[in-house]
Amino acid sequence: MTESPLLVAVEDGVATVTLNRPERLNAFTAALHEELAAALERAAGDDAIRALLVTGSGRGFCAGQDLSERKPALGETRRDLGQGLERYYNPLIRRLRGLEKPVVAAVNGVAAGAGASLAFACDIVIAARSASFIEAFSRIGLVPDAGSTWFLPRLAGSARAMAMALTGEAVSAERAAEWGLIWKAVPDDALMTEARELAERLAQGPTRALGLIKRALNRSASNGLDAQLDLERDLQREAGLGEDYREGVAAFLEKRPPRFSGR
Ligand code: T3D
Repeated sequence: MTESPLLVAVEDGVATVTLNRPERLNAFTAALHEELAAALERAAGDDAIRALLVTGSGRGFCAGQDLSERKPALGETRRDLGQGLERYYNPLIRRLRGLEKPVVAAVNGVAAGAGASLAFACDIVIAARSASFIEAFSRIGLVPDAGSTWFLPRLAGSARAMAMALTGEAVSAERAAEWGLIWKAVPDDALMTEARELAERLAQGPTRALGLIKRALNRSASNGLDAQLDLERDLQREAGLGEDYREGVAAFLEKRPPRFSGR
């Protein structure tokens, strides 16, 4: 029996989603995309899931598109790669960014091509010190995709983004943290414990408010200050009507830890 290209386990409010093609450094196939899309749909609609943890099995996080699926490109037929982006990669990135629940990436090894984009699309990225990020696209004559040309300059600044994209050089996890591409780099053997603890902590948080925080920060990338102030007003109004706000204030005044329901 062939193993599923994606493993999903839900525990303590956290859906752990593991890309599971270790022999190909978890490169994306159509089947992996389909399963990942289904897992993200489920996470969006299931109130029992209050945070996501995305990681890879084996020594890689994700090596981007599985190039063995692109072998026909070596023949006469020219493939329209825009179709694959439209069908798989763009919806994936939109689903991750639009999911109003926190998504933690535990980058356990190399994240290359769209695998790096996948990591950058997650909300908080923790990487093992031995991991690296590679904008591998130019190495094979392609353009960074799956959001990389949007994420890179915003996270690391345009000089670093341009050099990463043009050279395709690997950037170590520690340098990625120094540049602000990711939240932090940790010793390899601490990665999963740290990432899981963080995801569990977030899963016990005020889920609705965390979703609104995500929406506010995502919108800030295209909003001016006036529009952002208006958005903050609207989102704060919504958060202030939530049960978790009442609980947060009550817990503070009673000097006890809050018990957030996510509503
Ligand atoms: O096509 C479209 O739809 C457009 C969208 C494109 C999105 C993209 O992501 S384009 C970029 C695609 N990805 C790459 O170009 C990266 C290719 N991989 C590498 O350059 C290297 O594997 C790494 C730098 C990531 C890691 O190097 P290393 O030396 O640690 O590992 P390795 O030996 O190269 O890889 C281990 C195995 O995984 C190896 O198989 P083998 O020889 O043991 O049978 C290798 O072929 C396989 N593998 C790694 N990446 C891919 C892959 N197989 C298929 N596709 C891959 N992307």
